[in-house]
Amino acid sequence: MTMLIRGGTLVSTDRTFIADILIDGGKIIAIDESDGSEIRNPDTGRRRTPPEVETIDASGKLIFPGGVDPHVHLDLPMFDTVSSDDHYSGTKAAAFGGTTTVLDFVSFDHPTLGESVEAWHQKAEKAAVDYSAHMNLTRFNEKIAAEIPYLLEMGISTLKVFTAYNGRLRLEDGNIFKALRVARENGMLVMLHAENGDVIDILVAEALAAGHTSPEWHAKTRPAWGAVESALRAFALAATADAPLYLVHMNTAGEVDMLKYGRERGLKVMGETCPQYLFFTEDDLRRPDGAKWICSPPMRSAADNARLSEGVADGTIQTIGTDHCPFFQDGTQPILYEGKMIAIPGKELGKDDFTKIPNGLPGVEDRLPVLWTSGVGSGKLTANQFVALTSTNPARIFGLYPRKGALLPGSDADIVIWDPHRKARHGVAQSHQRTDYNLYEGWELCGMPEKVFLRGQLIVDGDKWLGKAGMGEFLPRMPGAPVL
Ligand code: DUC
Ligand code: ZN
Ligand code: ZN
Repeated sequence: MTMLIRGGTLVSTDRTFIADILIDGGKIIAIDESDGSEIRNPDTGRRRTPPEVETIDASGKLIFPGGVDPHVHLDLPMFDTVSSDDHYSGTKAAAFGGTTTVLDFVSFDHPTLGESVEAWHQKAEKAAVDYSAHMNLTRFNEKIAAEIPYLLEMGISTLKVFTAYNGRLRLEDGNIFKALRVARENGMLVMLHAENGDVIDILVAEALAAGHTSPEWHAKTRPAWGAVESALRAFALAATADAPLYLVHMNTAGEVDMLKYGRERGLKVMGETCPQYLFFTEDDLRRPDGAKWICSPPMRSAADNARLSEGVADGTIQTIGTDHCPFFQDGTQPILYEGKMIAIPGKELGKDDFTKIPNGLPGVEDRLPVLWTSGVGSGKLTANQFVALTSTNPARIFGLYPRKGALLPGSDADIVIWDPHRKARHGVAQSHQRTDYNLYEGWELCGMPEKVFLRGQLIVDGDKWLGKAGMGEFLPRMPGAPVL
């Protein structure tokens, strides 16, 4: 079906301009910047005017490419429970927040990488927006190394490694170095979770032995210096392997300093932060409901928030993802979700022991509205930077551009019509994330999606959900994506 979005103000990474967008077959087929009253038929070159096509008036509204969240965890088993958004509920929430592509993670919990990817596909196929995944490389030997290039045949071009979670997810430095070399040879990108696993294990054991069980000890036992040193350590490994490296969920000022240091020396290093690390601190963990803020890496200080915001604004940091991995605050109390009562064990599991609190937060839906209000609304970011950080840069870094992250002829018609003046008090009652709390409860937001299209199909219209489970497509990704 052909459709025309007329008179909106398009925002790309470097331009803001009024244009009409012609959509057909799920793709953008023309962008017309003339006077907004006519549009050329791309086949005949002749001008054609509505009502030949279904027309949506977007005058006075902004138009963004659909958001790309480079970092979500859907249906992730953790401790004795599972993250409370699955691939349907999490992607529905994403859509309500203006995000039409999510990148999840494949757990390496089958004998081979290939079998792990297959198992993930079974869970992910109910996604309501487009999706792909990074491979968690949490074991390593020569056989696994030899299998890595075959991930590309499955459309997976990124590997996540960890310097923490000893005995579970962590790779030794030598294996990270080898993985970086395999990645470089195959045009793949390695992503790093930077914390110091050895130090964490010692501090956790000491804290528990001393009877410290409250949520703030989660942060106290995962020191910021661990993130700083392991980021620099991995940058050094990447430099030696001549490989690109992407630092996920940056939460400390020191990581911003290390990223700047590496980039100034020509290393192929990039970074991501998440909204929660811009606004919240260890003080939030000391609240009576502090478990809500438990995630890894943890919240830090106001100075860290400020340095991260500075790194976002000055281009040291390339993307803003969410690390969306929600759990109920109180999973003994059901909530109403799509007409059914649902309860999933959550943060209450750790009420007597911070090490048993499931790690993770909701955020996939909040990302764009919260960042728009706090970043663009306050003048710290331009609308163009906002689009770069939340859509175009992740699409480019993860091999999805220009299919995603762009408003260009040939791109998927993933389009957000954004009302920069719409105000709302945000909170769990407004949210579609399948959990019982929202981190931004009571925040006054200004600017949010009005309509969201996935490949030309209207899936969110104001408060109405028009999407459905399974309409998301898996996005195979190509090797050789650029380093920004
Ligand atoms: N951190 C979390 O808090 N949850 C899921 C995975 C991660 O890295
Ligand atoms: Zn991580
Ligand atoms: Zn994560």
